[in-house]
Amino acid sequence: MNKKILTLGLMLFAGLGATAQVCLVNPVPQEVNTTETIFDAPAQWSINADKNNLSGHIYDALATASPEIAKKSNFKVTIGIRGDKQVSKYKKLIPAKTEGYYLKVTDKEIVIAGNDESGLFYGVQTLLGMMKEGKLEACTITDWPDVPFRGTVEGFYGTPWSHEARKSQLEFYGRNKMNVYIYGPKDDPWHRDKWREPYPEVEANRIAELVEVAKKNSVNFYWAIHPGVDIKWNDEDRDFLMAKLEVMYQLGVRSFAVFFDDIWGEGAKADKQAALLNYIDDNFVQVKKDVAPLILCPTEYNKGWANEQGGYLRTLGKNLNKGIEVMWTGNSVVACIDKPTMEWINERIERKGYIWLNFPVNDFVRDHILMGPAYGNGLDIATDVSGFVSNPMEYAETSKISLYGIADYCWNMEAYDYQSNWEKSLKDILPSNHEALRTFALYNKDLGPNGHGFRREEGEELKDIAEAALNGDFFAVGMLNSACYELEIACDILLNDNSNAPLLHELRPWIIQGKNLAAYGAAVCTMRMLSDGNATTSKLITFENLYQQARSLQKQMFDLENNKAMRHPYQIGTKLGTKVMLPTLNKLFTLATEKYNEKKGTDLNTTAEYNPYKLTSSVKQLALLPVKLNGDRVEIASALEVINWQADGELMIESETPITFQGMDFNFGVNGVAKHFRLELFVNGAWKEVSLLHYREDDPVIHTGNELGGMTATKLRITNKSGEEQKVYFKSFSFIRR
Ligand code: 14T
Repeated sequence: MNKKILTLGLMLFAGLGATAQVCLVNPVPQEVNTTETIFDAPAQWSINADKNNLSGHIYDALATASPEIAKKSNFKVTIGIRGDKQVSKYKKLIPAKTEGYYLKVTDKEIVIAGNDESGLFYGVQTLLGMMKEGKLEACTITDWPDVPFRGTVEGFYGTPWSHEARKSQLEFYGRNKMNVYIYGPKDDPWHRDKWREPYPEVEANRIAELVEVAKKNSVNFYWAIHPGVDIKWNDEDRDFLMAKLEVMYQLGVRSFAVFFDDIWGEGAKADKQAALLNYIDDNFVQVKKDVAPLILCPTEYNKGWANEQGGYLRTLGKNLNKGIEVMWTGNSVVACIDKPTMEWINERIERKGYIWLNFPVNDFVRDHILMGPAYGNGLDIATDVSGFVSNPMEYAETSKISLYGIADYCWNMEAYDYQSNWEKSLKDILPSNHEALRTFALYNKDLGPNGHGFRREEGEELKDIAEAALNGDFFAVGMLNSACYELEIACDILLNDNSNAPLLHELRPWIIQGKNLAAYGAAVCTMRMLSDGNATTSKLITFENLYQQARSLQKQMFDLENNKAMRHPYQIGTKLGTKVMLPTLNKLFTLATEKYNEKKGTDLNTTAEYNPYKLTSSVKQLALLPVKLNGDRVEIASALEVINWQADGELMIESETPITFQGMDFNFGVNGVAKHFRLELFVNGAWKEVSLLHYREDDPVIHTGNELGGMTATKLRITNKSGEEQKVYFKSFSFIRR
């Protein structure tokens, strides 16, 4: 075991070794011939191109390279598109594939020949990627994408990306050969709620600018409209929609999508949706001639929600004009995509599905930030999908870690190696301190338990150490301690890194929490070291003092999670290391404390989880229910059985600090029982009653009177005042803190 850990450590320190320059390129090119001869890039070069035919953005991209562009130079860069006379010599070497290119690098010249304009742009990107460290590698590359449409859909709930973030994304897509950006943030009012209205001037100008930046980066800017919330299937609404598309067209948009996700009722009808899309296709897309094929996001966008009897998907498949793309998230809302997934959907929609991958989006696990690799999608589905886009996090810069992988996966699927891609991505996103970023990212991969059941690997590298440490191996406790020390170092380095401000801004709450976690780990590991022997290293470093420190850090972590000033808007908490590190430390805390209690005859509390809410109850079946905090909602877990609530039986919740109430409701599963219960809050040393009512006779949910809002108290209790036993279900019980 110890040996295994050591070899693991040595392997990590050895790193990945020196990499040839082509290895720096993302995505991994399809065909590379190289002698691995590496040389310094020239100080200047001259460009041989058909200036009249060459799009400005390709020249601009080339101009960002370090060699100066000179009129005359010994080092020549020849660039062109199939058919240009400059590259006619290479005609046979250019792959006859959309967006493909041929690249030749020698120590005297470079040739880039694109099959089309995008191909040439991508050839230039490969050259720039190879030159990241100022060096070139003699080679020839023949390259093309596997998936025709690759990119992202800004389709999450939460704070939409900023204008700056979007521009930075588009440049990132250009560098990494992604060609799609679908604009559809759920919380952009003019995308969804006010879909009929044109954008105000400032927002309109921004979109026009994004279209330009997209063009420069060979990205198709899709603008998505989300009319399903309240659309009426009449001519008036259809014309509103057409008018909005026209306004967007005038802003420069040439690619459009229509989303019908997360709606119900009238808007969710397949035949109506298909008729509308066909109408747009016939009267807008086909008429304009310079507009890309439409994309539809259906209401039944995953297998779990597909109602076979209703025939929704088959209706779309049959009715929709052939060129229209249909999006699909897989077997569930959040899922990895494989061959059977594609076979199932493609047969129904009578075309290749356009994948909307709900990763690394975190709008359903807002206390976690996701910095892990993109893995788990089949490497054999290139020919089964028409497009593949990722729905990222509202944290645009951090999302680039996973997107770097999506770009590689979509371009060269069979060769996709998620681990090496991930290592490369960290260097790309924070070259100055990629090791620190890597160490920190190790603890920010999994999503924690979530409604979609989607989990990620995290802490695999710690598992053996953790197990050994819990089995009394002190060397392993030392290793765990070093891992915590590394996390602390990483967090401190990152906090002082100014090279990627947006990244550090996004990560900040998690980095601060990472420092708490690291300090907690160090305290717990030392507690375990001291819990067996009598070794006291100083007057301060005693078991009981470290116990106090660990307790303090448990509380600090809790407080930081619940401190609004330390979170982003919409963020509900700040968790990391939840898969292996934190649970291991908590177990080690309990173990060390138990050992110490045994030896010293003390009675220190061994439960590791800090919780400021204490539940007590004279109703036996309620006494042991856990109290949880979920954002600002304090919840008692529901009981699964019938509760026999005796006369005068009470349930009390005490808080360490005063709570200001925003609202409260509970569901005892029985209509009309509000009148049997008394709710009281403990305010300024006295119990105060709060009235209870049902909004409707046939609704078991119990609400409180208006007097509750704004009241501040440390305890609340609810008592059966009916004088007889009440049989109720304890379905839900929660209140919201202000
Ligand atoms: F359009 C879809 F493909 C889609 O995924 N829609 C939303 C998306 O905007 C969101 O970011 C994503 C992840 O939370 O899931 C979809 O939203 C949901 C999914 C649910 F299962 C919203 C509520 C749900 F209950």
